[in-house]
Amino acid sequence: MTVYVEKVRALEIFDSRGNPTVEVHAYLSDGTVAKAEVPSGASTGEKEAVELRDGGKRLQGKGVTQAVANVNGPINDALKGLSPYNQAEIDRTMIKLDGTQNKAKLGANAILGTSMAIARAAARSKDEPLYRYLGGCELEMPQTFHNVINGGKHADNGIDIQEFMITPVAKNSFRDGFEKIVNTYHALKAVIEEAGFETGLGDEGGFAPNLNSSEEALKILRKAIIKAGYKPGEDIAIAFDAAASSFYNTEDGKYHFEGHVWNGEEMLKYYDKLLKEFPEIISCEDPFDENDWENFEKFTAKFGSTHQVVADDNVCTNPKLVRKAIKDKLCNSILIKLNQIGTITETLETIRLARKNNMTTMVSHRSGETGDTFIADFTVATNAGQLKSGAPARSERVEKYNRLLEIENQIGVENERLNHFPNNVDFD
Ligand code: 2PG
Ligand code: MG
Repeated sequence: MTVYVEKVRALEIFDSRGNPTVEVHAYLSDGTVAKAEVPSGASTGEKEAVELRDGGKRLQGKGVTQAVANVNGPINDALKGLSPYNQAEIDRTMIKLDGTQNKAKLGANAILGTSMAIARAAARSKDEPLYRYLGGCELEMPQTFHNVINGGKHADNGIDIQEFMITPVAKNSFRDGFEKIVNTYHALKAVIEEAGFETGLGDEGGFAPNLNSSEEALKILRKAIIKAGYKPGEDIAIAFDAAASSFYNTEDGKYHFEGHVWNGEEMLKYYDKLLKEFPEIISCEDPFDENDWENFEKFTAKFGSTHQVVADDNVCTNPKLVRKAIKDKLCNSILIKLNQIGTITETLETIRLARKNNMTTMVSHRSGETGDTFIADFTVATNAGQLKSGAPARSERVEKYNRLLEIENQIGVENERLNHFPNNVDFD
């Protein structure tokens, strides 16, 4: 029986910040139905594919009814009858139909939702879990990065670095590493309380204490790691995403950072001091503005042999920009966000390119998320090696980690490594 795409249908739903987003249902001719939900960022790169929003008065202009109509109309008409198993054909058909460089006509939200929903339906129709359908037999559980102190655009406090993440270094399995993260997260809450600050949460489930500096945040984090019984840098390491575009002023060309006004060189000096003071930091994302490639390159030249330097806002998961980043030695790691580029096929190309050029990859959630766990399967399937999906709190974040626990468990069952994974349950 030849299976084909019968129809795709979309719906306006809401994300974890209460903003409208797109949900797409894919219907196959064999009766399979699957859905996908699209996330949305706050610190978006200028070169990201276009997230189509309605404008006007309704829902602060953030409605996505046009994107929904694009799925139900032209996208549906173009994909009807195609094989759901040929993801490249599905994606290329939508790219061609859109016809723009940045998916401005149909919307990357409309296109990505459809791309993901069809992949999931294809996996379901083959009776395979999504990670196996997309990844085959060669599968790797990722190292995970958990944003536990939120600043920048994700919180209303005095911290300008957007994300302070913890990552388990020493671990026997994903489960073991995640337990260490959970223990540290709870210790962090106690440390913040003891220091007399509020323990309200930011957009990605991390705490958002009203501290005045990133150094204070790092000191508190170090304290929490120790309080939880771990060695900073050995058991649990730290990573940050400065999201520096959010404190760069394009008018004066300076970084307005935590009460200072710095040029690129001064900013670099600050990072140098910070990395010396906190040797447990192993990974640095977006230390400079998305258009300040010169200082970004200097950062990589200085720290790239000892630290992971991740490029997000300046390359936007875009294969063309990643090629340029490789040529310019901009970074040694690429952040991977499906909705920055808008299709599974192009995202796979970006990962392949990075890997071929000895760069690491880190798949990422967006600050506005849904309950969709697609990125957990996608990270395992692509052997991306790393995933950041926020704190071990708020279900739109934890769902992704819970899905990783399921996947690890499933792979464990399949590999008959039952002793290593003591709590096996067979999920379907
Ligand atoms: C980032 C992301 C995710 P946003 O900058 O890496 O943490 O934030 O989704 O707001 O772009
Ligand atoms: Mg980022």
